[in-house]
Amino acid sequence: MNHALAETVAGQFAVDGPLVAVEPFAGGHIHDSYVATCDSPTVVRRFLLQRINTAIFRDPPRLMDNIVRVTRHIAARLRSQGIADVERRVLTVIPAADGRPFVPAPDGSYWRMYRFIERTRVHEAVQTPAQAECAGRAFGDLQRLLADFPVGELHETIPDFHNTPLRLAALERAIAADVCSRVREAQREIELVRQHRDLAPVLVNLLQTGVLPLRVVHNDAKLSNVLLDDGTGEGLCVVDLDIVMPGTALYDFGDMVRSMTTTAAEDEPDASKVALSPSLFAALARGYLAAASAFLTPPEHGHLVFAGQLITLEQAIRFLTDFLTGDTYYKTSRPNHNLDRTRTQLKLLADLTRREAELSRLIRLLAQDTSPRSVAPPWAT
Ligand code: GN1
Ligand code: MG
Repeated sequence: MNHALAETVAGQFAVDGPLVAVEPFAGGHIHDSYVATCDSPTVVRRFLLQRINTAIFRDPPRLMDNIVRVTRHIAARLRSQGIADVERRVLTVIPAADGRPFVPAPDGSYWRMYRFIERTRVHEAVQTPAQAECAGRAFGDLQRLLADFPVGELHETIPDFHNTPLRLAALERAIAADVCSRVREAQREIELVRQHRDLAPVLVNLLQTGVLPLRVVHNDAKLSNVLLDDGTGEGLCVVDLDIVMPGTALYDFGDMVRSMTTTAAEDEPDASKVALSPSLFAALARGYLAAASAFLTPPEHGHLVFAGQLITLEQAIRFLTDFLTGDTYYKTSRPNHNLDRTRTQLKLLADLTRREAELSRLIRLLAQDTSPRSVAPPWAT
């Protein structure tokens, strides 16, 4: 974190008054975030200032071009539905004084600013079925709002992001190179990943053969990327739009299963505390399907449970690869942090596999309820 630089850069965005404070803001594994407070003539406003991680996002202007297009599209759709508080339901990009949606700093870093959405909450781990249902609904609505977004206009911010076979190949290379001599310590986890290797190509193949439709999806649909309204708990605004790209809706549902079906944190050091909760799964699926079942095709419906297994495996592969290569991708704050994360994912994967039949039954029951009433968002009825 470079606080002094953050203060200098904050002043280069087009906010309507003097900035009175810039404070570090925790959250996310990728970028550095700050909250900037502006004392405008009428009201004190806050903004989220982020230093974009350029090791991961190598072309910030293209990244921001995507985000500007996507947020404008969502805002236009919400307005056409007659929704009043649009600026609380979609991120607003604050332009720089020169009109660009980012500020390049002299040290080569790139910064962006959003309006801060007040009176909301973010949870790293799910606590109640209501949270899972509200977040599921929010990601389903996002997919629905992006259904007519022109796919060709999006830059691929991280190519092959959910290409699980390539993720697996990267892991095998990391095992072979063993640059940090950590393979010994991760023997059990490596073995477990290899036992599930047959899952890896399934969704990529179904996309390539056209069985699954290509849609614009979020691609990082975890609980902490939804702002929940403080008062109502509703999933108000989906954030972290960095990898909104073409993919399958199942990537998002899979990520939701990964992040919202156990109350344990993603980095819980004691993996035995990770336990799949069918009631959280049912709530999540109910929320998601209320928005999505109207547009999902039978092959998409048929792979919802599988997607949870696949994305959980993929995340285990990614954490394990980062552990073996020296913790260069995800932010870590303790030794073995990425190994702990790998273990939570593998424990959840074991539960998802063992209870597959039960979860599929739940999906079949929920999918039957596709009444039009359940398709309209709750605030529009
Ligand atoms: C990262 O940016 P953040 O913390 O929301 C990662 C996701 C992972 C997630 C795991 C661009 O998301 O893919 O699923 O961590 N984002 C990127 O918590 O790699
Ligand atoms: Mg995030």
